[in-house]
Amino acid sequence: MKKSLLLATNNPNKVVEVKRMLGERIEVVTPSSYPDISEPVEDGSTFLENAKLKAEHYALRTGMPALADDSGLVIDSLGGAPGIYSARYAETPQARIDRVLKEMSTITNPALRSARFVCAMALVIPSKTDSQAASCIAVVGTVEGQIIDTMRGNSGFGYDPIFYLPSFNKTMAELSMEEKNAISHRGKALATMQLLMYSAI
Ligand code: ITT
Repeated sequence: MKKSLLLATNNPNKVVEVKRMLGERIEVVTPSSYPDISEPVEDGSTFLENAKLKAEHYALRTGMPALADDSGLVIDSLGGAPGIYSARYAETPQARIDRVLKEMSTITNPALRSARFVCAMALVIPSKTDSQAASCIAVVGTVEGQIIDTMRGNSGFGYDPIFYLPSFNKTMAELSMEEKNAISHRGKALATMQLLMYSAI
């Protein structure tokens, strides 16, 4: 029988990327199938804490194994911002990019524009009996790059158009989804998670 997994995210871009990587082996369900379940409050202070609380929120309410991703852009010259606040750095994706570019406008040396995408992924498997605790597997993936001062490319989402990968001479938004998944923070986290999760779900 095909295994099922609840992908504990309300970000449709994450759903597309993760589904593409999981392929046909697993049936993926999203929170849209559970309209009565409220969205989790992301009040953790690290990517890992937020990933675990999102996965736990849905696993405990649906009884399904739930996989959550908490991710974001960490910019060294901004002291790690936007970090765990990446989705909340401004109202819209374009306004978030504009804010980052404005905050970095005085930094012209590319070496000082270093950044990384971080993805913490947590799988929570609810207990089958009341006496058993839920189990959790958590992994982290990162990809290093630089913030460029103009937007390039139309693929991907979020901060991808300003995240430059020197080894490709492209931004993340200039990569195909297959290319992005092969090197991205999310792709790396999911590759590790896949090594660990099949026997657990
Ligand atoms: P869920 O919490 O429902 O999963 P979200 O979009 O709010 O959706 P996060 O709290 O993990 O998710 O915030 C992630 C933000 O970080 C995302 O909205 C983007 O702004 C940015 N981000 C994460 N991964 C990215 C990627 O692959 N490319 C570009 N930006 C990314």
